[in-house]
Amino acid sequence: MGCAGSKAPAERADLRAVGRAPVDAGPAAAPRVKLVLLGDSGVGKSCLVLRYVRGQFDESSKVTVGAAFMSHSVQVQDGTVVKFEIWDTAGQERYSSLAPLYYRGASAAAIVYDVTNPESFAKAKYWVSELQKNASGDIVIVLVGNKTDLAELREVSAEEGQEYAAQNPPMLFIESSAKTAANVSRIFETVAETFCSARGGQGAAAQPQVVQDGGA
Ligand SMILES: Nc1nc2c(ncn2[C@@H]2O[C@H](COP(=O)(O)OP(=O)(O)OP(=O)(O)O)[C@@H](O)[C@H]2O)c(=O)[nH]1
Ligand SMILES: [Mg+2]
Repeated sequence: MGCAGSKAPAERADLRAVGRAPVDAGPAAAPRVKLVLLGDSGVGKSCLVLRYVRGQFDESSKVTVGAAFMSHSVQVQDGTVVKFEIWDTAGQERYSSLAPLYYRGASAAAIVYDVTNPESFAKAKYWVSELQKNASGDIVIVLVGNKTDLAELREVSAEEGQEYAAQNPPMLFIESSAKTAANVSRIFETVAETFCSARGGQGAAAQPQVVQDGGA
């Protein structure tokens, strides 16, 4: 038996505007995980999604306006295929009031910061507290320190990120680089395993994991 997904909404295409994804499959469809990406503007949220879904990197990625939607499927250890419905939110301050439209009802959140930018780490902590106050109590949260390829410019250590995640269990922590692809797939795979594990899937990871830099 695989893991159970989110409940399928009855409506279709016009749901994008309110942070819910269109339904494109019937009852036998893969479990769906609505995942929202949150974090300061410029930390690399859109690039992480682009890397994960299309295997590409955009050096001149443009700021996101409102939010963008993509879906992608991943197979977890027990063979279950989980379909991610990914909402990539806009990090610019002017869009912050829209965020609840996307994180409400989400099964998972990736809160992203830039390891070269301490202000973005502070903003990530803000999003953690927002989710702790307002999101579903069983939301899977992964804290992502992105841009590890910029090692010489790093200002937030892996230990700081890991320590903060450990202070807010069961938060996951992963460092990544959308540019080199390091750990990008692991962000989503770890969330999928944790999601399935929490919902009684067989063979899924028993405990939340902490994954540091290295590996794609
Ligand atoms: N060196 C490096 N640059 C990155 C990485 N990820 C993203 N970037 C660059 O950072 C800039 C911003 O990336 P985006 O993905 O557009 O940032 P965002 O978080 O989506 O920003 P908003 O849409 O404004 O919220 C772009 O110039 C990217 O090329 C990374 O892992 N390493
Ligand atoms: Mg973006």
